[in-house]
Amino acid sequence: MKILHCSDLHLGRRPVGGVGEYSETRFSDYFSSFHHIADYAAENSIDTVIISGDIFDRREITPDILERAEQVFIKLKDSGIETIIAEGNHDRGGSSDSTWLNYLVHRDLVKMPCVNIDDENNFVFQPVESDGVHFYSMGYPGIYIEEMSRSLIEVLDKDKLNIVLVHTAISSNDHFPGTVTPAVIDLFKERVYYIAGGHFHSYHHYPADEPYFFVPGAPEYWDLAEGEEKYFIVFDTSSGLRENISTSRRKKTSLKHSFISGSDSDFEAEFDQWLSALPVDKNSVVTCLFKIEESLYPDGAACEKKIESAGALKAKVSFVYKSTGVSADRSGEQIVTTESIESEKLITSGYSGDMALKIVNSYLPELKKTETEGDNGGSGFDLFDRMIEEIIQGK
Ligand SMILES: [Mn+2]
Repeated sequence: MKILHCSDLHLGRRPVGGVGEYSETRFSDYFSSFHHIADYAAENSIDTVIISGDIFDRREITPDILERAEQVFIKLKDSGIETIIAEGNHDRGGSSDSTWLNYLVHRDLVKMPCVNIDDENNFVFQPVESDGVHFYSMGYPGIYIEEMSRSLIEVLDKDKLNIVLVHTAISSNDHFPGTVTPAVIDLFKERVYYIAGGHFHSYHHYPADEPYFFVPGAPEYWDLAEGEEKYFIVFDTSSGLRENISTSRRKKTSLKHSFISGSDSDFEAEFDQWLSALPVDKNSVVTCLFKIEESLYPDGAACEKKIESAGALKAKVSFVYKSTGVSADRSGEQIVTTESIESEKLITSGYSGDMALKIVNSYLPELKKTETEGDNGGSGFDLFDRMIEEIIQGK
């Protein structure tokens, strides 16, 4: 059986902020990305598409979100492809009542293996069998991941080809809601052919050698601070071959630059010069992190406007002071800072805003140390990125 695994489509998402062209374009991007997956599946004789949660961005969706989503599921069905889905935390929104995923099941567009709790508090799994492959789902297990995994292992028949869908990602830090430790995944060894994970929006797999747990990454950027490792995974249970295919998504350019100007007027000229030398991809999203001197009161909105005038669909500019490594928000305007970018990334991973900020702040002293030790080459940025990656990926 030739299977395509994707996750975290987040259909219906709109960027934070006002409505308008940018909002409409990004709204469409999530559907385009899903269409691309469906087209790939149809053109490459995929038998089954599995989606491990966060199909919709919110539990409550508007009619146009449903209509546009259905168009893709219908396309898959009309191409003779079976679609098997699992529930993510975004689909459910904290309640266990019926969701729009159940509607898709009733419309006969998808199949959804599930897990229920019986009167004696036991987990009862209802798998879906297709062409000799047994698909199980743990949905979004949250804090029950270990308990539920142990129950599932009991019922998995070693001699059968089992695939488990679960909306979780690996983190060695158990403070991350909805994540799983490597030790729990180890329990599934020899019991499963493949575990289709999700929840985090960048790719990872486990273990390093002969992996069987995969998080493909969200096809589109749920948040612009997300990394570039976004795939859908194609694997063949007959040949054992597996391939990661990069998703189709909005072009994004991330730039980091250190400015030397000591006054706002000098900065403006230096910025204009920097921008004029820059190739700006039409319709791309450009995120910038600028290191500046402490004597500046930067106007981020003006910089963003200039980058957008140069052709970008959207620009996001953040400043950080060279001397302290902290955000340069002195104007009272909302400026996206390194910390807030990274904390959004943590929120993406399921953290509450306060907890995310706490974690980010706890790493800031380390970052500041790098700055005060006379680092001018930008490795402070790299250190920050590495720390965040380390927390998120649980390496
Ligand atoms: Mn998600």
